[in-house]
Amino acid sequence: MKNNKDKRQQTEGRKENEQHCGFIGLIGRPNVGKSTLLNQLIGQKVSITAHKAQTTRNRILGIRTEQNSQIVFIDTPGIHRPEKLLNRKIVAYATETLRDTDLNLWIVEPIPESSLQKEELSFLHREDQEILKLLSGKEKRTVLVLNKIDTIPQEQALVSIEKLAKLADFAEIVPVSALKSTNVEHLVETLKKYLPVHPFYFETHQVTDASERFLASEFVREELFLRLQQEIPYSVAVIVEQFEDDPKCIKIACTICVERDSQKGIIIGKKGEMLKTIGTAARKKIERLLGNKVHLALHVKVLKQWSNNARHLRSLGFN
Ligand SMILES: Nc1nc2c(ncn2[C@@H]2O[C@H](COP(=O)(O)OP(=O)(O)OP(=O)(O)O)[C@@H](O)[C@H]2O)c(=O)[nH]1
Ligand SMILES: [Mg+2]
Repeated sequence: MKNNKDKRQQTEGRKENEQHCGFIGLIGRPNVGKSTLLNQLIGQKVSITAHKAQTTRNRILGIRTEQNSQIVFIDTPGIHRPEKLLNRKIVAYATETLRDTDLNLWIVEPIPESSLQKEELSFLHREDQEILKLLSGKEKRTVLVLNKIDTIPQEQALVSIEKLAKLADFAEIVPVSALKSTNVEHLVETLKKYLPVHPFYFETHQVTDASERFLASEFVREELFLRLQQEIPYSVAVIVEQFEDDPKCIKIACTICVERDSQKGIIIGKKGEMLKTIGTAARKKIERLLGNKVHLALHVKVLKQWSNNARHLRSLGFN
């Protein structure tokens, strides 16, 4: 990824045929809807989403190209206080993203009604207070996005915006509902103003730089996140062992790594029912993605304490 600071130009005086292209990071605490928003922004699912925190573990690129503008969105893991080595790594993916982008979207949820009267910073979630510090000095390159406005009355959204606007001199504040796609197109139009003049980085048809292999493994992980409880989603990693690109039927085999024997039993379930359900749901999503029939084989293996082990993490691609 390139740093475009030197090449950045003001939007005034733009020429008609000039290309405008830039990197825009999506940052925020876990579960605020960053990945849901990324998928809406590019009109395709490239980043997995779930009702649980810490779903995203990598930087995921989503590319939107229209006429003379190309926006490269970077979805990042939710910023939180990391305990395990895995979490330290994924939080670093998010914070490092801030360095290289042309603009950042700070995604926040509506301020709960009970916190609206709180003064100073205390109306903000603790992790949001940390993110505000990280953004210090970058406020003018930050667009604050108030997401999930479908969950609150309009009045609460207005008061939330009023309070958030006092935090810093943000470039813009835009309320949206990523889930219902409310105001998302307005957000895109707003963002275009901030793109530097630069030739496109990607082909016009490209929507992500992620490989089909990676997306397949993520769609399996999404099903694990959606269907399993407590600590298990946080104890799984998915490796693609085989990806045979046969046009009749793409053959994919994945290993699901867990940390303990008991977790293996739960994922497989009684008579293998749970693994079968996960496999069928993931296969359907992968078939939609690839536009092809898919055969998906899943296998579960125990990799003791992988999420706290530097060697295992490296072998799983967390560098
Ligand atoms: N009601 C409502 N729910 C939303 C909206 N946007 C996202 N969600 C839900 O919020 C949950 C979290 O969404 P994600 O997109 O996975 O959130 P994230 O910020 O990427 O989470 P991490 O990857 O864990 O940091 C999911 O259940 C989404 O369906 C929205 O605008 N309205
Ligand atoms: Mg996410």
